[in-house]
Amino acid sequence: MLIKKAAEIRVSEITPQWLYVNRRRFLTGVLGVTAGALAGRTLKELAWPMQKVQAGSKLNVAQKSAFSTGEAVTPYDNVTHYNNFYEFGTEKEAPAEKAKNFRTSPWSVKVSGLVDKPRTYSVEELMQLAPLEERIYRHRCVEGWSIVVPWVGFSLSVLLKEVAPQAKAKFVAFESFYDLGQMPEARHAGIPLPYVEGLRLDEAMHPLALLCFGMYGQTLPNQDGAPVRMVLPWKYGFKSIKSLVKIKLVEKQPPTTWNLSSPNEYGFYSNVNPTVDHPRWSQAKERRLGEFFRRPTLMFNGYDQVASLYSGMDLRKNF
Ligand SMILES: Nc1nc2c(c(=O)[nH]1)N[C@H]1C(S)=C(S)[C@@H](COP(=O)(O)O)O[C@H]1N2
Ligand SMILES: [Mo]
Repeated sequence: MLIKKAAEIRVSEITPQWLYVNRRRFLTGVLGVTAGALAGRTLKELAWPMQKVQAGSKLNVAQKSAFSTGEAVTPYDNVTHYNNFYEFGTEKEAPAEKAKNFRTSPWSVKVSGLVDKPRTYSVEELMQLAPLEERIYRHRCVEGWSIVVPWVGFSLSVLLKEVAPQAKAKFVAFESFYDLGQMPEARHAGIPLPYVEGLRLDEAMHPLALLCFGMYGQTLPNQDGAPVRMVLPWKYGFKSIKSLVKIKLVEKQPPTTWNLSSPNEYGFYSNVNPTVDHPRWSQAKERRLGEFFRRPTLMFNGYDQVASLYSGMDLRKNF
């Protein structure tokens, strides 16, 4: 039993998913599973076997992304016990404790607004849209700490293309799940909730913008935004909205939670920028969780490939 399990894991881990899928199809043929068993399922559903989305379950990661940094990955315990998730409390250790019983299944994400093909997806359906990649990204919180995380997901652009944005769509608005019944700590969050975020459509279409279902090879822990969140490595961490339930394409720049809360401290763009101080502290340096010495913060958090999105813009004004 143990041996069989290990063998299964190895196949999905070291084999590119395309090959793995073909092998599955091949085996299905060999084993003579009747066409009837497959009837009614689309080719896409077959291509990426449904994975039940439960916290802590293993994900079939198809490939490591070329966008990954080679820097040391931050220990899992730091990433799961030093969180910002104000719906579950404002202390860093609170989300790990208070989100323990958060119900993340069943879960769906409504994609609407200025699109030709609006649709509500179950999180399982979302995960079928493309092979899952592991992307090791730097993540810089506006508070001055940073982490390096092996996230699992694929570019948000995959989903946006699927719903076919209309020409009038210029921005993407995101909204988190919100339920005081499950999130009693949210009463003391001190920010307007539900948590909302936004991107310009071209930012949202950038391949670095990750629709994220997991980390460290597994589904997301609740405190890190289960079952699906955004990860935007060139922006301060608060743009990376957790536990997503709504995505809406809109014409005008949408409101964003931290900007609503303190507009002079948190802008819409929130690009990591060591030359623009927060009104109450410098942004020039950061502390990697688990490390003692601080290191310099890089423009766009080191993701220079996004620079062209902002050419001609004053990034001091548009902070
Ligand atoms: N819904 C929601 N999303 C959120 C937050 C939050 O409080 N609520 N905090 C943000 C902030 S400030 C940061 S730094 C990151 C932290 O992600 P992590 O806890 O997985 O490291 O989540 C962001 N997404
Ligand atoms: Mo943050």
